[in-house]
Amino acid sequence: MPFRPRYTGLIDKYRDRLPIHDDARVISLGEGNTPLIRLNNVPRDLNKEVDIYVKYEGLNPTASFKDRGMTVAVTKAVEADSRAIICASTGNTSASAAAYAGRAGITAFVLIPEGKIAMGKLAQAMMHGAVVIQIQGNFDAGMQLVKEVADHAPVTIVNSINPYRLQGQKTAAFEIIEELERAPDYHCLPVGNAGNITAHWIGYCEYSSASGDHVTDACTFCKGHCPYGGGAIVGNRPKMVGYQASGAAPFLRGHMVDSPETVATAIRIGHPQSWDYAWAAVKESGGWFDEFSDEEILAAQKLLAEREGVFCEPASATSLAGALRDIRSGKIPEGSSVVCTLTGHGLKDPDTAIKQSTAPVLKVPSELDAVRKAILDNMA
Ligand code: AN7
Repeated sequence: MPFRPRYTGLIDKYRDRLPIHDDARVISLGEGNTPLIRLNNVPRDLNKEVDIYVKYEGLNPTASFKDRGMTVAVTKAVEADSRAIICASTGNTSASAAAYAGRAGITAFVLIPEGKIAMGKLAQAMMHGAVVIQIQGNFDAGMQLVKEVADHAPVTIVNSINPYRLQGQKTAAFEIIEELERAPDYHCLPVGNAGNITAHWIGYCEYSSASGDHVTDACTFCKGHCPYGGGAIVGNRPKMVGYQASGAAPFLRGHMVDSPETVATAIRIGHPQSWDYAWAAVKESGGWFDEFSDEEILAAQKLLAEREGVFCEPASATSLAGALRDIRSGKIPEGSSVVCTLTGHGLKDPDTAIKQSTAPVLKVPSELDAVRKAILDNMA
């Protein structure tokens, strides 16, 4: 069998479609190339003829989709001789920024809401050597502070208002198209700061545009002239569907929300930075937004873990909760193909997982009889 080249990350793979110079020092941890898993049991349980795939972004190097954007943002920061990066974060951006800064040999400053980020994410930021700044405020307050302080200190912002982040994140759409040999009919995502739904729409649009002309307002990052050339032509683009937690659902309210609350701390965001872009993605694609209670989100997380063997964090499960509701109601019709992005790994937030689990943990004496009885009593 011929050797295939080693996979060395998404910048090397998609260099012709990314704003990276040939001689750039690429800061990569081998991100991207994540599995697209076709669900078996969940559609059967639904009794609906639909193809549901989950794009398991939790298998990126720091266990979330943020690495796609961070490899590009940090590569560009290093190219610009920046010695420090900064972000506000609900957790995953801080973990990713910390890791890529460590790899690059620069400093990461991360602003996180005190007491409101999952333990795994805090552990990552600390282990990778970031300067962790806990604020007595939420993500939105942190984001505001980051924007202000960047005018007064030599730091590069690596939140998704940095356009290189979205350039990296658009590659998830490329991978999906290459694997399915077309775009799905529906692409479902959890929405917080709204960068990822925007980035996916950019990716799908680039792939469907033969000339490289930008076909939507969502592509205005490149101001109408795509320097990377168009992608192969695919015949379709998906409807983009954004799902939010009810306590943090500005896109459903139609305005910013000041005190967002949800168990899905990753998307505890009330003032999304990519507001206009996300609206453009949803409207141009013919998609929609919807919202889910914390209970519904956690139920979807558990269903996916139990029935399909895929463990994602609560925020990520919002995409599946949404797809299931919309498939059941017929809003997503039978015969459709649906991709749900699972943005982060379940191990990010073990506390929430253990708290909500109803799985029996049996305590028995360390004896053969007791263990055998436990098995026989619990056979399905
Ligand atoms: C698991 O880490 O905003 O709509 O600061 O971690 O692109 O913001 C995280 C966002 C979904 C929402 N799922 O994506 C941060 C941060 C997970 C996330 C989102 C986030 P966007």
